[in-house]
Amino acid sequence: MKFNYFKIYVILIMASACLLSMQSCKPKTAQAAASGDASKSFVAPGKYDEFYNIVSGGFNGQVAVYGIPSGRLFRIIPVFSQSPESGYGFSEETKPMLNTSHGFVPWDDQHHIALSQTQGEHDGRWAFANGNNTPRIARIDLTTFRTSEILEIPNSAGNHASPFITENSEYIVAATRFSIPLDDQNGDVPINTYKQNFKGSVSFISVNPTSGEMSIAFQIRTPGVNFDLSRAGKGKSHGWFFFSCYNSEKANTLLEQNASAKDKDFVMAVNWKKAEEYLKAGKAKKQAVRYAHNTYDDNTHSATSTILTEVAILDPADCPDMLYLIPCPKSPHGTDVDPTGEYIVASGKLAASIPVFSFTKLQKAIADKAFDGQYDGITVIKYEAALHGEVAKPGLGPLHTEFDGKGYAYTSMFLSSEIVKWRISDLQVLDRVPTYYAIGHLSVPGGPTAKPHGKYMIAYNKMTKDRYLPTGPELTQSAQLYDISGEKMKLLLDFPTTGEPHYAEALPAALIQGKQRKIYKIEENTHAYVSKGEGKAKVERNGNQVHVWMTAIRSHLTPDNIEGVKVGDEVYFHITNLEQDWDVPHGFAIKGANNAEILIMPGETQSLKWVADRTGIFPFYCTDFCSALHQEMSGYLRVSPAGSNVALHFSTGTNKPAVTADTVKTTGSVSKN
Ligand code: K7E
Ligand code: CUA
Repeated sequence: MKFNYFKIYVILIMASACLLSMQSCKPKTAQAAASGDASKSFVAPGKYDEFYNIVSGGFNGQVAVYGIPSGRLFRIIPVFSQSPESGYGFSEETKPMLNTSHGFVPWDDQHHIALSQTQGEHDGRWAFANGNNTPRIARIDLTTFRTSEILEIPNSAGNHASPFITENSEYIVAATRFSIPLDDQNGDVPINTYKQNFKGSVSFISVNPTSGEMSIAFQIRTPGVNFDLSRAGKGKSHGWFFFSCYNSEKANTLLEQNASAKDKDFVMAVNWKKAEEYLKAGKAKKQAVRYAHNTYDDNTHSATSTILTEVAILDPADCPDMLYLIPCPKSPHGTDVDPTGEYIVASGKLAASIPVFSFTKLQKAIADKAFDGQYDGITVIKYEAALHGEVAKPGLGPLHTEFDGKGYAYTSMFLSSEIVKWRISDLQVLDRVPTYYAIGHLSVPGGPTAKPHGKYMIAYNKMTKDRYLPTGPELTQSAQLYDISGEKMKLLLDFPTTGEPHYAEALPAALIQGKQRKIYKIEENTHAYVSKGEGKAKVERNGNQVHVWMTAIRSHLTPDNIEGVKVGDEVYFHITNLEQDWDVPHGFAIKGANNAEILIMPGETQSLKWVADRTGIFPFYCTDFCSALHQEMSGYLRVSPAGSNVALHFSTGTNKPAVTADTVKTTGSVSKN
């Protein structure tokens, strides 16, 4: 999120001063509000939270899971970044998840979450998340809280308006923040040929209703603007999608001034039902591209990365009435659709009011041809013709709006650090509460659905200043919980977050709590290097590769003595966790591993690559405290000089015969338990 301080200079200077010296800007009631109401966010020890809050991790590339109302952190789900907790992106099985057309990308930036929906309501199946920098969308399975799939988006750069979902999860969309020359064009052009050579694109990604698997159904080529955010229509506006865009000036330098030259940018309305018809009618052109599609299989416990090479593109020039532009003041950021699907709220970051558009009026404007010319061949609707009205004097720097399903909207104000509650029908501002400080997104449980759950609202803040104990140059990011059940919003709780939270969604715990996967069945494990029992454990050499089929069960590793590895060997530890009980992972670490450690769930097999770089004895051990004898869950690997004749040998519970002249033949023994 970047802000332009150019246009409403004086106001913004004042607001910036506020940000720098928050104390002086605190509303008079801040102390009272900040005292919180512990009883309302208190979840007694042993009791469960009412909601799961699935929160973007921003620059850490992960997704975090908190309980609401307690604000307790349950899990960090690795998505677009390697994880030092589980070995995601480090283990041989999960490395392909982070593969892209640019090769392996170990860290990305993650902004938005979309939960799957059925008939406009959360169905608790999947959470989708965007990779912002190297454009991708991930699907998280809410029975395992793991990333199941990652799809790269071609013709895109800065996948910001993504992912947003339709009311039956038909599509999730991804619109490019940066327009660029299309992937199959020669992109080696002068940057100042932006206006001729740079194009935008919006991708419609279909979601398989049973498996959840994603595939790019089609892309729409658009004018070379910057897309910011999006929402699907719902109810009466189902079949439409709305995207905010800025830089209609098509500036390619100093955007803070040059992309704010015009009074109005646009909300782009896409009639995707129409787009589907054009696709069926063969209007799409095939374009040669390269993008990765990565999937994780819960039986092989392995990911596969496939490079796809074609995408279908619809050009608005061939597809009349598919796209319309609605003028919108001052670089709109959020464009949010209310639960009925009638109202589209566009938040111009630099605008003095919040325009609210009416879907019914938009349809009438199209029927009446209430147009205001064209932009790059796309029809522009007359602003007033689509306007329901403007929320006057809402505050400074409106960004995002959520809804409670009772006719009220809540808009975050970055510059004036507050949330404003207003009524959709008459656009009256009814209440405002301070946030500490510089709020970005906000979330009402179920807020983007047709039936919000209301009750709570969570603010995700960019700065915390004086709210927490300081931690050096960087202070924690944080969220704040508000009670919105009454007329007045009430601050209940502050809680720190990991990374930088952007968007988040919350859903009732009851939707997913009972559907949790507890173990992976060992008999269903089809990993290429599984050991289904300690008797199957072994060590084999293949050239300079040594494969170790290892098992883990409380409280030993099999084998736990390995000899015959030579300097320069690549050793692959394939560890199968034989446990079949809930919440008994085992870990694995070996001295000198310059990859990572791994964590293996019950019934799962995971592999760690380790290179023998010197002679000696290398202890290995379980890293997850799994039983009273966890500290005993360990072993030794001997490395001999390259070319030595120490035979490959492995054992557990039996000592190798006391011989000095090692045989060259592979030997092994495993104790019977
Ligand atoms: Cu407003 Cu990237 Cu959704 Cu952050 S964006 S705040
Ligand atoms: Cu297994 Cu500790």
